[in-house]
Amino acid sequence: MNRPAWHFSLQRTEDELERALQFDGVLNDGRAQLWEAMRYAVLGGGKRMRAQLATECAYVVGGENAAPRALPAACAIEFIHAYSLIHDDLPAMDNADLRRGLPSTHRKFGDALAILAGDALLTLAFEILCKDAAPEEMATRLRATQIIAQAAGEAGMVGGQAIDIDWSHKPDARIDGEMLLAMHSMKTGALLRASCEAGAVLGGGDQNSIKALRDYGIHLGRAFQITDDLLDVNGNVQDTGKQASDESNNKITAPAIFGLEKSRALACEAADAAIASLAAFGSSAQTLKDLAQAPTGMPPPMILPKVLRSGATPYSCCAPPSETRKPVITSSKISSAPCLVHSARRCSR
Ligand code: GRG
Repeated sequence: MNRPAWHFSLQRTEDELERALQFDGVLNDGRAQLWEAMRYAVLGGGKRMRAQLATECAYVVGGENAAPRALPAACAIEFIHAYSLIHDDLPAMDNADLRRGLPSTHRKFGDALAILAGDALLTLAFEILCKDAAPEEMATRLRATQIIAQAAGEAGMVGGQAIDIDWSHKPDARIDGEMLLAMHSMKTGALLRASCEAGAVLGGGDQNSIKALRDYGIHLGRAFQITDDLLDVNGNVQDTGKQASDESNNKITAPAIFGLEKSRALACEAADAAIASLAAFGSSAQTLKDLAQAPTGMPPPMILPKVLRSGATPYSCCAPPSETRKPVITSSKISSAPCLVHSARRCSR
């Protein structure tokens, strides 16, 4: 029997993030502002995709009772993600004024406090991962911690960022598609993959299920980053909550290497591969399938050149993914637009 798509309450995740960022004492020193900056960076929006991946993967392997067991990983990864965005927006990196439709953390609190807020969120993430674990949970918590630490550090997100920045300083560097996709898989893919893998581990999945969800996360990460690169070219600040910055920061992107059309095709292929990885889970993985269709909150086929957005006849229409996530900013133009699928390539559904 088909069971309906299920998803762990985003409100529950939000409450847990709020609880973890609650300071109960009275602070009369610089830490008061530090907490304010940490709360601002985490609680001021975000689709909570990584948290949702963790709780959904726990659900897929262990059912509804297993999903809350992934909450420590869900919160930890959202904290690590928030820290990476704070640091990425700094003048020394992307120099971005806007994030999630609001002034970026350093624009609101200054560079020094923004750096410290990022540092404190990164360490708080690991405190949460270890906190209040029942003795029988210790082994899975430890394994999830290792997965997340590895994905966040030099072998994953930080390493990918270092490669990306290095390339941006070398305009003559010869970067091919394979190198770009490998860098993506570290910079943004690793944390998305770790969300899935850690969720599956905490949910009590067996080796096969954990591997399948890890593969799903790898493909989803690719679809996500290519779509994000396309949004940087074709999106606008109302849709994305941030200003396009890849070109001004000399960033090498998928459209720059592959062109727009091939980038869209690659994003669709990656989304299809992510969905194929879920074959063993049947309809219990429906929410994960929906997430793969809209990896950044908008499905890859929506990322069209401005000319098509501005009213050209759609090639084809397909059903939008079911609503599982709140977009940060919903542009009525985008959310009500038909799903335009390029004639040459259609995401299978
Ligand atoms: C600074 C250590 C360090 C690492 C930075 C991930 C990263 C590495 C930087 C982020 C750069 C960036 C904006 C990449 C595009 C992909 C991305 C992470 C977009 C934001 O993720 P969403 O859309 O954000 O999930 P929300 O706001 O919904 O949480």
